[in-house]
Amino acid sequence: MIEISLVTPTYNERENLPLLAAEIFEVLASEPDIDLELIVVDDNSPDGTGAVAEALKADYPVQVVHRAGKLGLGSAVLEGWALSDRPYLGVIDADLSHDPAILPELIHSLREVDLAMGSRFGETSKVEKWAWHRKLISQVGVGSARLITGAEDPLSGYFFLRREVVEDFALTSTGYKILLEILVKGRYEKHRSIPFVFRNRQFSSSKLNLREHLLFAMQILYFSCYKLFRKGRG
Ligand SMILES: Nc1nc2c(ncn2[C@@H]2O[C@H](COP(=O)(O)OP(=O)(O)O)[C@@H](O)[C@H]2O)c(=O)[nH]1
Ligand SMILES: [Mg+2]
Repeated sequence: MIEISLVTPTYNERENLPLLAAEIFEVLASEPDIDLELIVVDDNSPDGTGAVAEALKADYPVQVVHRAGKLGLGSAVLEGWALSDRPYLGVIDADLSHDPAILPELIHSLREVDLAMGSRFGETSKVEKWAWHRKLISQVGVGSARLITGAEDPLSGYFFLRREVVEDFALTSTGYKILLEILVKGRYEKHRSIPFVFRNRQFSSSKLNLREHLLFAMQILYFSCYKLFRKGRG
C-alpha cells in the first residue's frame, strides 16, 4: 500500500477544486494499492474556496488548512506537507492544468525512484496554446533551471517524492517553483519524468506576476552559486 498526502494549494479556485477532487478520486478508484488523502491549503480566498474545500470532506478523504491571507504557493505546499505523517508526498495545482490521468504512473514510480515529476516537455507532453510571452518566459526559465538540475521540467508544479528527500533541509522558496530548490538541495538518487498534457485553466486567473518572475531570476542565480560552491568543496 502506498500511503500518500497530496497537497493542492488554492487561491480563488472555487469552480476548479470540486472538479479536481472528482477527477483525482475517479482515477484512483481503480488503484486499490494507493491510499491518497488530499490536503487543500487555502489562503482565505475571497471567492469562498475555503468553504468549498470543507464541503468536499463529505465525499472524499480531504483535510483543509485555512491560512489568514495570501502567503504564497511554496509556503502553502510546505504547510500542507507538515500536516502529514505519510511516507509519500505530492503537489498538484488546483486549476486543472495538471492532468490526474498520470497520477497512478507518478505514484507507482515512487517504488523505484525518490522523486517523480510530471513533465510538460517530454516527447508526448503537450502544452495547450500559451500566450507568446508566457512561452518565452517559460523557455528561458526552464532552460536555465535545466542546466542546473539536469531534470526535464525542473519548474513543474506537479510532482511526488519520498518524504526523506525533503526532510534534512529547510526549504526557503515561499513563492513559486519549490521543485527547483528540492532538485538542488534534496536528498535523492533517482528521479523520473512523466509526460502529461498541460491544460489551460478554464476558471479564474493565474496568480503568476512580475514579482514572481523577478524572484525566480534571483533564485536561479542563487542556486547556480549554491551548486558551484558545493561542487568546489567536493
Ligand atoms: N494557498 C495558495 N495557493 C496559491 C497561491 N498562489 C497560487 N496558488 C495556487 O497555486 C496553483 C498554481 O497557481 P496558478 O496561478 O495557476 O499559477 P500558474 O499555473 O503558474 O499560472 C493554483 O492552484 C493556485 O490557486 C497562494 O499564494 N496561496
Ligand atoms: Mg495554473
